[in-house]
Amino acid sequence: MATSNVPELAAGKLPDLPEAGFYLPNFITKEQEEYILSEIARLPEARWAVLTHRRLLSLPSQLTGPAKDKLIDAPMPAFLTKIILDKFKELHIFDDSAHGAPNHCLVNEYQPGQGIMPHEDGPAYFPITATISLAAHTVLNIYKKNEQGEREAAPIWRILQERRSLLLTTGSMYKDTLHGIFDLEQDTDLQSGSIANWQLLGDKSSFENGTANRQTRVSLTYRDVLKVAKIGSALKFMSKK
Ligand SMILES: O=C(O)CCC(=O)C(=O)O
Repeated sequence: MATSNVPELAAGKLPDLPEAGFYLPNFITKEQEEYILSEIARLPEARWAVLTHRRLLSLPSQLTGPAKDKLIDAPMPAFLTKIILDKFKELHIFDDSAHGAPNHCLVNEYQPGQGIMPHEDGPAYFPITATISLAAHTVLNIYKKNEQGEREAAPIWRILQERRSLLLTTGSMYKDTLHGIFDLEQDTDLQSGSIANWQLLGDKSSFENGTANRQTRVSLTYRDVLKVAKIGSALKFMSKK
């Protein structure tokens, strides 16, 4: 990712974090946010996978194959690409990835009190994750691994993701850390000493009393799946099983 010649990205470099984490507030406009949310709301309920702590849409589809690392070639819906992919291109975010653009998006919806367990994004994807937050903020916890490669108990950094912001994780932040969201109704201790991107926030005034109630948040997580199968070869593979 050519960060040095993209001033807008370089300005969003997360201080103190391992090489290659970036935060850009107001990445999309209110109108764009509203449009994407309204298109998501039009999708049939049955498309959502309802999980214990959130619901999830995998677009264009879930990964398949024994290692769950293969994408059946299909376009993402236009409402996920129309505005966003041009913006990624302007910032050269996926220039070096396997397909030069993301081909997959996870849409996660969290109610207040819901979150996601610490995890790694893993080897199915080119190591760049671009997450846009819609409708509400959250706080993402970043965990280091110890010498045995296990997750440390407590997060070492907290990233406050405002609505309409973009968070990029690449490089060693992608490979060597885990991330998760606590299942809380309210985030506390929101201040410069404990939030890694405090200086980069678009509107600190919303968080200045140090707490923020969670509201329903939708996140768009864009990635480039490395292995893409044409429908014909995927069917052949399935019929062999
Ligand atoms: O909702 C988020 O910001 C995190 C999503 C995430 O970690 C994932 O989809 O792997």
